[in-house]
Amino acid sequence: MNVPAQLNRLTEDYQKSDAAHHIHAFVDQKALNAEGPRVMVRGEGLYLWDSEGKRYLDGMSGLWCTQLGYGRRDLTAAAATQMDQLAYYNMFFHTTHPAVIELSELLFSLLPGHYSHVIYTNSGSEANEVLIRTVRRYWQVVGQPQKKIMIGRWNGYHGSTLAASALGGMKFMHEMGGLIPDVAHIDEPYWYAHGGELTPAEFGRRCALQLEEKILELGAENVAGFIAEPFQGAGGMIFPPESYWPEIQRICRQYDVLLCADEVIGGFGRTGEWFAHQHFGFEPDTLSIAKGLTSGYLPMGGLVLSKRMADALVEHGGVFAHGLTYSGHPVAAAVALANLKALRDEGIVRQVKDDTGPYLQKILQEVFGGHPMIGEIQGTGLLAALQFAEDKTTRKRFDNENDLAWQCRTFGFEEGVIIRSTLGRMIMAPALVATRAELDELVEKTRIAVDRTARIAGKL
Ligand code: PXG
Repeated sequence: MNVPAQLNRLTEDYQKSDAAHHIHAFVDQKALNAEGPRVMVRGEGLYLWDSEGKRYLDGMSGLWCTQLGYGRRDLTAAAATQMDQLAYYNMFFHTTHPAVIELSELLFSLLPGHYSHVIYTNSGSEANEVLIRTVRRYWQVVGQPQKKIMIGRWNGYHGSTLAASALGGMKFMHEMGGLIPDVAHIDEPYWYAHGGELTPAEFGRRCALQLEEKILELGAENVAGFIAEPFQGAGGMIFPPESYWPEIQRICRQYDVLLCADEVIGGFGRTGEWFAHQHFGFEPDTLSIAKGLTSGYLPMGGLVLSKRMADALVEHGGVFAHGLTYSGHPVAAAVALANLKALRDEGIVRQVKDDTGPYLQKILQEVFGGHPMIGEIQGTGLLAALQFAEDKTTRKRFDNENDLAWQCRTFGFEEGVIIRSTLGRMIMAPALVATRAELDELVEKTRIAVDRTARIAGKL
């Protein structure tokens, strides 16, 4: 595999320059500078190559986003054609363009019928920023302006900007830059860690009832919406028990609280359904989308609104005081359109549901079902988490589970596979175009990394 000429600099040269100028995401920059980041230079299908020529099977679709894998010429062609035709135009001057119109048409043909409008953004964080303003605006328009409070979940992740990180429940993020007013949190439905003696079903209901308690504590007349990921992504790929979502939906309806699903990771086929809420069987009022919308080829996100909300805003809301320079960017829209067409016309989402998804779950059970290090396997479609456990019968987790998971991830890199570690869980979310052979390789290399970790932990 040839590395393009402009990338033919020494790795240390890149690393030195990167260290001099760049603050990376979620790292101790000083420690990273000492270690030197891997310089990724090429991607094709599920594979990545670094500047040393080492090849990796990307088990994380970049950051849960490259649904179609790398190097799709139809997406790059869509971008080039759109750039030639109309590289940019805005949505402010009573103007629009065909790319964004066709994208919306296709998007709503894929969504359940009770959604009707979308507000485009450049990212998932922005989608959730817009969510707060839109939800509050909705309640103003329908005559309940005091309904302002958003409830999120501890350990949820909704983005890195100020309001999005406040909606999320990562306390170490709140400590950097603070919170915003009128946001509250309830516990995450992480049975393996917090379920104690309760059955998953009892625990799921208990966690959902916390929402009711919080709404009553704050006053239903003050609560605007509840936001959650259908399954928790960055916080550990945690599936709630089956009893959770029906109860949450009941509570939101009973107290007239908008149910806001963050589909940034779960959307666009990850679970084998187009959207994760369809897999879990509930009906949100809003959907935050990003990532898989463009397969990560260009930044784009959005906030999808139910017809009920959109009708109120459009018919009675007057001027909607929001807009980004790049809302509905034509090139991003053209890429998103090509991406969604490919996911639909090549039957990729269906294949995840009927073939590759069940296959991945089956081989994970075969390889890790009896593994001494793994206490639980959660997943569906092309999405899975392996929970490390010190004692499987009592669900005792390792005291140093974070370190062990990080070590496992590092072993993965050494073995040529990229999997993600978080809180004692190893996560995989490969591109939706993965073949059975690639899934075999993903699981086999992950097994080697987990075995090496198990040796360190004294489990093998
Ligand atoms: N909502 C959810 C559910 C996400 O997972 C965002 C919003 C924010 O999207 P943007 O496009 O603003 O990043 C995300 C992002 C990880 C990881 O390590 C996950 C995300 C971002 C970075 C790292 O799992 N998800």
